Amino acid sequence: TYGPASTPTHPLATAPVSSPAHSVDGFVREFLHELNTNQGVTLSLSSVNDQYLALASTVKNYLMARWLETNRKTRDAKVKAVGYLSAEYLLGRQLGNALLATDLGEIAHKGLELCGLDLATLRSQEVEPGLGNGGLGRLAACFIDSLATMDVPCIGYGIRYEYGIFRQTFVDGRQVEQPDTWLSLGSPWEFPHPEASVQVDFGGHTEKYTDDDGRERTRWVPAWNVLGVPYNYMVPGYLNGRVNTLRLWSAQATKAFDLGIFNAGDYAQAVRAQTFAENISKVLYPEDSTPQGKELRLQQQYFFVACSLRDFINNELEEGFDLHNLSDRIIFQLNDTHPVIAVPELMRILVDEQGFEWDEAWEVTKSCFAYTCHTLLPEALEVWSTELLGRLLPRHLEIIFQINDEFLAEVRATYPGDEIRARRMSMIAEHPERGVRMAYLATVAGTKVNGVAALHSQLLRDKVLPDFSQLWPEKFTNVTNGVTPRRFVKMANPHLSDLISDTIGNGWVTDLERLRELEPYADDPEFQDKFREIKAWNKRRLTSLLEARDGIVLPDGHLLDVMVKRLHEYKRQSLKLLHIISLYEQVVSGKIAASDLTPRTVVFGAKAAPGYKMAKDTIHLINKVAEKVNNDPVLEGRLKVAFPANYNVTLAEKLIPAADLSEQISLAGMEASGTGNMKFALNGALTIGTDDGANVEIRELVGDKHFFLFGMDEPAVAELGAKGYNPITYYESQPQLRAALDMVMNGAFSDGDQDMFGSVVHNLLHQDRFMALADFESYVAAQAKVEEKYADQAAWTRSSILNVARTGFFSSDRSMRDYIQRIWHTQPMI
Ligand code: GLG
Repeated sequence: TYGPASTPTHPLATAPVSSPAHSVDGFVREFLHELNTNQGVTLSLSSVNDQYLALASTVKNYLMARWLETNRKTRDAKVKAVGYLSAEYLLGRQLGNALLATDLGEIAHKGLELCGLDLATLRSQEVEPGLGNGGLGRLAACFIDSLATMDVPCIGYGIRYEYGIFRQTFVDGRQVEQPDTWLSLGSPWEFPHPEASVQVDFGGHTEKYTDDDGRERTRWVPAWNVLGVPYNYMVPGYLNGRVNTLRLWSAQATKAFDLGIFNAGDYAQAVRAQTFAENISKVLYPEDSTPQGKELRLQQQYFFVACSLRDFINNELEEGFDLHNLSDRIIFQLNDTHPVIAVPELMRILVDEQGFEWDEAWEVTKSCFAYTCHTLLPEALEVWSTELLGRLLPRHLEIIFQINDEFLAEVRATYPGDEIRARRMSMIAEHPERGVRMAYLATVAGTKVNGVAALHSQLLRDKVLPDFSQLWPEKFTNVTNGVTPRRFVKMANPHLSDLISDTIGNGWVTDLERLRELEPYADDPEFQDKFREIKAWNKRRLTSLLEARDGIVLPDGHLLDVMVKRLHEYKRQSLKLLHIISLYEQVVSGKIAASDLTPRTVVFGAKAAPGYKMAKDTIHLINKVAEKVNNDPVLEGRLKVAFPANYNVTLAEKLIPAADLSEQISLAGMEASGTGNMKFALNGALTIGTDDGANVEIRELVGDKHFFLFGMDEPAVAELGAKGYNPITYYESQPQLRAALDMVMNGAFSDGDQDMFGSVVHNLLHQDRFMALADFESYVAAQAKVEEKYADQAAWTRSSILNVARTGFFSSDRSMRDYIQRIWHTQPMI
């Protein structure tokens, strides 16, 4: 039960919660109080970790009143909320963002100084929660930031992984994974609520029975269960007083589970059972865009989705809401197929537990979900074997079969006699094994289906789900991704933010299209100077970070060329690498003089999925090329390759603002959107990129003159694929390409060992699924244009300013407005 047992009489008991005073004094008092009462230490005996934890509590205290008020207001207003269901949230560090949202940056800085402490040092003590792999998880984090800032009620649901994305280290140039122990030094940002735990069932069988009204019903008799413990996190809006909630679930053994075994006298077995249960939220699967179909992964998916639905629905029932009108209260957004098992789960709750008729339940279910697809790669679309699904969730499999039967009846009625089509559209795949196509289930159940950039949504309609888009054209829509300007401009690039605010006011932080007002300054030499100085400052900041973090020294005055993203063949890190090798080869073979090169530092950041051999080999090769190039005196001061390990959000915040050139070089039609591309452009980097994902829209907005386009477009890729692609012909006909590949083959980067990178070269020459060789020539030509432009600093800076001014469209606030208007139909609270 909640609330006091009797009516409170003390006036304070019902007074609104208050915040500490928004002043240096108020802050210092609060901070010291937290240090004493929370950490149990005095300032003089406190460790940096104590100080960081006390600082986090202090800032939380400033957010607390807003959070409580938000929850009260939202509950009272009985409005429709967004339930964002995502297996990943790549949040990044919390402290900086919380300081920004509360406008406490200056106050904290001064207050800590008075205590003899340095804010930056305390900030770097925070270990970021890396509860995501890459773009998809970071997008979820940007979206919840925007919704809070826009005053839209939203609850984010996900998993509190005990270990997030692995920590990457390099040993002899090879990736080695270490566990990410992000919770080990304390976790000040979370609020566990064990009393609100929910039970999640698994396994067993189903049985038919007749209920008291004589109706034929089905019930699930599960074999085992676990507890889901909710951990709440604050999601503060920017300076607007709203704090939404992110609720992540952690798995624990249920009492009943181990009691039985305890009673049987097997203590060790009981402890094992507990470990088994806790395994469910133990670790984030590190595959990005390539699901592995593992049983534990399906357990994770069902676990968090079952907890989340149970949580929301219990609240509704407590408040007396009629579940027939559930869609007036919530829209669940399915972030990719990971949470799609929520669809049969809601059906099960309504039919088996709440006694709904099937058709009634389906009407409700269909109106409560919408689905976002984040990929085009066929291997990234999840298909769960019916054997596994039936074993783990027998009732859900039955429900899926029934949904499918009814759906196929509809297809057959619409296309009489077209049995081939019906089979194509079935949610149940028959090959290579019987499995449930989760994307089809999501498409059938969702009110809307969206891709994440214009090109991607088009290809989704035309190539991935053509039958479905023909059947329900109005179901399909596009929402181009966006990124939060709070974290990725205001926080990450403070001097640029000040320059922008001094020039056009600070409305841009929540209305990013206003960056357009910077356009007239693109030609202003004074503004250009300031802009360049800021870039130089950001580079110095990066240099000192990399020196301390990785022992990497970045040379002064180089073009900073950055490629940071997951290591994946489709993203084509190997194409970038071939360009570097080719420059090197031309110098060492005397075709060009080192002094002809534009001084350039290439920075890579990339994690490879631990089981993805080609990706890991590519990382190894990048490191070996770096070693060679960086140590060859012939290239001194001309070309440098840096590959700091463990690229994450924290590093991104320093790297992106320093970059001159952003590498977005995936094979056209493969990168659904990209969001790094947006962050770079917003921070004034120029893009070299293919016509892929959101690059298309970036180029349209900034203009051809301010974007380095190269490579085949999607139709050309499709045509070449259809004609038969033979990479070796490019090797044979392009001497520069051949020389670069030969150099690798001859062991130039492996101390003469000709086998070390044999598989990488062999793959490029004989398979090259993502056509790196076909785009090489055009890529090199575009890089020459980069150098030409960089030689004219005024022209470069002008383009750079125009990139900032013209990419306000890519704010995640705009994405959220699109979702609200086209998909969710929810309202802001004011
Ligand atoms: C995907 C895609 C990216 C996309 C991101 C967010 O690969 O292109 O920007 O989602 O929609 N798996 C991903 O990270």
